[in-house]
Amino acid sequence: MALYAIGDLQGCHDEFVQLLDLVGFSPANDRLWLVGDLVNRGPGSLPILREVKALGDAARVVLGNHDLHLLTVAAGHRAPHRSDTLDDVLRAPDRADLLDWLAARPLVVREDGLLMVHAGLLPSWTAADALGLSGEVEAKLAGSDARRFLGALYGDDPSTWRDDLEGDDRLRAIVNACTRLRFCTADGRMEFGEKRGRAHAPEGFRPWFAHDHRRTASETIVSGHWSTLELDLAPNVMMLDSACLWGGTLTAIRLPDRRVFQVPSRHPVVPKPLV
Ligand SMILES: [Mn+2]
Repeated sequence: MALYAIGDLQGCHDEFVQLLDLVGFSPANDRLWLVGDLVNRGPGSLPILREVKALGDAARVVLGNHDLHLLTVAAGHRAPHRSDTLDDVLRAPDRADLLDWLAARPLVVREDGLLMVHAGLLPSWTAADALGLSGEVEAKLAGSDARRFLGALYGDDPSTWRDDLEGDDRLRAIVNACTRLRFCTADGRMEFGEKRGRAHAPEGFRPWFAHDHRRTASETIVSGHWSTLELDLAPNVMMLDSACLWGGTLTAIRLPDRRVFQVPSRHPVVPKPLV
């Protein structure tokens, strides 16, 4: 049995199928972790949702910002962006089943000494904190207030995490950290404007995983979201978004031996700023 963690799919269904074939993935014997952003921008969001849902317990998935965008558009709170490719999901006969399944995914998963989150974790959070905070959002998305909550989800404020945040502000800050974070300060101020790589840290900010005294420093973390880092494999933090959507590659890492498998993107390369 092996565990394969795969980076952001973003609708790259053909590459996903090829990658599972390359590693010889067996739903009966292996497990799959997906770091979120299953959908949007690429052409194959609908088959990805159907196939991953059908994997049942063989697949663990955390929510990414594009997954939450889909739920928010479906709930009628936001209009689709011009670059969205969510129409086939929104028109699918099994739309309700797929969206209900997606909305029941957590923000953080921890199993066998491994922690998975789409974007990042704040330096003051322990793994237990992160799981508890994820649980608060899961409970909200599973409850009768979920539809209203999706409408209150968007916004960059509060930009600084505090343990005594309450209500929508608290849940929005948790969601922003787990699904959108790249740079933050040691005391939990988040920055969402800069999307380029490490060298472009705004003054006073560092990549979330680069802070001294980060309380999850002893955990092995699997993440995605930050495509301009390319494949970044630090000893304890594996950033798996190798920019398949932008003409890079789709990456799987096999655990525990950390062998990397990649398939080339079928999208044209999009020039990026130097990182
Ligand atoms: Mn993302």
